[in-house]
Amino acid sequence: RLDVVSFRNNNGRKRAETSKKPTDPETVHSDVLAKVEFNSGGNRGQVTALLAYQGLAWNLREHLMERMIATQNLWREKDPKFVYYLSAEFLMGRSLLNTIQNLELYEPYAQALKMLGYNLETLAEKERDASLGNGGLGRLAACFLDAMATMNLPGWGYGIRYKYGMFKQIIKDGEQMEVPDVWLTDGNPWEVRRPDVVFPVSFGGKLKKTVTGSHELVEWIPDEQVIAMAYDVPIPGFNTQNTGNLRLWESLPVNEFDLDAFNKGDILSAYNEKGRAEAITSVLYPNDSTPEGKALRLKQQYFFVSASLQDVLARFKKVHGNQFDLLPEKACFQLNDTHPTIGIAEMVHLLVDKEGLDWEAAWGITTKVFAFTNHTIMPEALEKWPVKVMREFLPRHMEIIETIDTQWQAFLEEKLSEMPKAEKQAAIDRMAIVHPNQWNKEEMLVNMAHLAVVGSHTVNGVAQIHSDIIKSTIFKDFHGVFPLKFQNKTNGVTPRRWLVFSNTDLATLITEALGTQEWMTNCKLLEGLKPFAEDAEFRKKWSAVKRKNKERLGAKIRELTGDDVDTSSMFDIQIKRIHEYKRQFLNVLSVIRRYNTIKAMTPEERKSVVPRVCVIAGKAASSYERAKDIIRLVGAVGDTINTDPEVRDLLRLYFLPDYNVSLAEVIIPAADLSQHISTAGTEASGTSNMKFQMNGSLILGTMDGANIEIAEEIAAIQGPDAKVGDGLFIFGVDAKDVPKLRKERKEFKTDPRWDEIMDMIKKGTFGNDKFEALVDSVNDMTVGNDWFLLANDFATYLDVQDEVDAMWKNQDEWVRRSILYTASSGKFSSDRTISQYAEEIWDVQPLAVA
Ligand code: B1N
Repeated sequence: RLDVVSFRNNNGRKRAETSKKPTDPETVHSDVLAKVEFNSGGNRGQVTALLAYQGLAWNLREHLMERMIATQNLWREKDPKFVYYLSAEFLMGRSLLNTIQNLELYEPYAQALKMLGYNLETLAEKERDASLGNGGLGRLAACFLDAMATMNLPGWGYGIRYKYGMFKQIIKDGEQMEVPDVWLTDGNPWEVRRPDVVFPVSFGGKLKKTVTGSHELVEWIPDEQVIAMAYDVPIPGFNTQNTGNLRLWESLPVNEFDLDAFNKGDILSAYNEKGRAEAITSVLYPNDSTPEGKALRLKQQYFFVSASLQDVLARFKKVHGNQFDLLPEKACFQLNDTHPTIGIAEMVHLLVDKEGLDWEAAWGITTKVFAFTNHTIMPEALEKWPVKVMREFLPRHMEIIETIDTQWQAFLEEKLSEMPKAEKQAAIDRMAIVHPNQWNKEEMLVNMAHLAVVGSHTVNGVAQIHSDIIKSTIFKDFHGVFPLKFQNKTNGVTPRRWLVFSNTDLATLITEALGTQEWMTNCKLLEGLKPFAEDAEFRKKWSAVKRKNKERLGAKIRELTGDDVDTSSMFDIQIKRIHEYKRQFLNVLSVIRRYNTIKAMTPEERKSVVPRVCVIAGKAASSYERAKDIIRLVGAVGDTINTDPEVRDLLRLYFLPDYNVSLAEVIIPAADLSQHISTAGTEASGTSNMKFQMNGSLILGTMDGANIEIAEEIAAIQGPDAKVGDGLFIFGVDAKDVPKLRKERKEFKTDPRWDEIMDMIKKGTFGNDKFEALVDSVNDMTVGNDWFLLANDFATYLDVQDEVDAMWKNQDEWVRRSILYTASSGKFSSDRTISQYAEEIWDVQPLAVA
């Protein structure tokens, strides 16, 4: 049997050895014991699981550091162009197994642990997830770092070391409760504190201007200063020595402690400065796809971006002195949504005020080094900061933004000079960076997306449909002015974490079939699985792997809910942030419909029902009441169904608490069916859809985001006769019809089954738990207005659910499709995405440690 060992040992190929650290099991074992004793002060005779985990992590960290230093040394010597991925979020998850497997050290480390009396997988669960992100956007950044390291691209991530990451979700009496994510209490062996890498970051104060001749010198005299200290998180590449770096900043006070205040007896204010400084990086704002207009959020953004740019410029100056015109050949900055966009003003500030460049030179350089990715089209989701707030905290930057805006509008005057005057002015107003609040004309706002588009050389969306939509909606005017600025970069996910490591049995089977593990870094090779879809023996093995993964999820469900589930049932999964546009509510409605149908059947009729275990998981933003209602409804409906003796063998519904990266790693490989049912035109891309496809889970979805491209790939592998949508379960209205349907929603005649279900919910079939507001949001046109068109898509959704059942009864065909899904998933590797960014936006080339 060609098993896990073969790929974990790199198919017998010799690992490129730069390591001075031995990796045989005996040495690892004794080194881990030494770490337990000397690093943790533990007792060799009593190595608890936590100590064993820490000992192992400290041992691995030395490998990582050695490789990271080798990588950085090479890069310093060769001075290639670098990409800096600026992101307020990096959703990394756990590191232990990812590190061991990327370093191809699984076997010796598993053995060394056995000597200590531990199983590697069990021990790995001791690690707390690094949840420094909300959802897709943060996890995308993490997948990109993995791909960059694996492809030997010179690049770093830059972000914030939140003391508390994404909150832990607890469900109490059916309601979501948020508990702080205290993830650092046991220490974090995966980061290296860098007290030698510190930069001041300032806020507030006023400007002092001195005019000499035609030159105006602006000095910013801030009234608040904090220190940014770096923490480096090494990012191992797979099958390479290269190790990248994620540099996260922590905010510290300039003066730890006010001894004066203390001596005067004012003990509490002695800590004031410390508290204020540390607040900046203390907590991640838990909003996905919506902005948080809090001043502290602006401070977070400026804080990490300023430290990052100062850091990059300091390194640049060591090599190139003041030759800043070389900067665009050596560095580029990718803005992960608008969150780091203040960096555009900061770059101008640093170049003009600190380095003495003139405005034109500074602006020229700035627009050559920034590129911007947009991740959402909901207009209300675009960040806009009140000028008042911006001026209070960043007076110099506000002024810089105003100058940029003035010059931009002058440029437009010229560029649009052919247009009739009124029309031209309207266009300029629409494209202004600083403009009035549409709800309150008194208030002026800085539109961060407009600043990002104007200050970047490239703007991209994250799936083809999304990139097309931004050109015709939120950035329509800009696209008219700069048609060539706009690109598409369809998202991708790392096949290492999301297939190879989280579904090792499937990876082993694939390697056995393809006769090589090259597919792990060249995912297009997965196409080689196509003929195996027709091989009954192979399909049997494929199903056996799925069944084993379902057992693992079954055990998790038991652990979380106390219930046993039948793993021969269809596992039907929807996991993502809870949001009205993602329509978890629609999913629940179809589960209720299924419940009603089963209840109405005779025992004989029930024999033909396809048993399903439905799972929903995800967090709701703390202040998002409608999303919290949906969570309550899932729980309430689940309680009714799961305890109904007539139904519970045929249907279950579970809400699994505290969805995070680690839970996803257990759920995704176990899915038979996954749901991606956002209203067409609302989900920019989605990325879990790609993970499910890789793991051979069939997709039930709308023609939205990356679902469309997934459908195209699945059609392509079936041959020239297949149409887009063949092999998936697609339903729902077209994105182009949505605006019209929204207007006509009032007149829409709802399906009788819809009305019946709404009545059930209202009259308390699932408990009298105040579901009125939720029900009204999709029915009462004076309250909500069913903005996401659940009613319009309800009937076709039920129809396609019937198709799912029919297909499940033909297991040969189901499994055949499952194999074809994996076979056609190569496009959605983040390696593909990153090579496109590298070639088409960054102009960065690989540079590998020999
Ligand atoms: O980014 C993902 C996409 O796959 C998803 O479709 C998209 O919804 C997601 C403000 C966001 N868009 N916007 C955010 C996150 C945090 C925040 O504070 C907005 N996340 C997305 C990756 O492209």
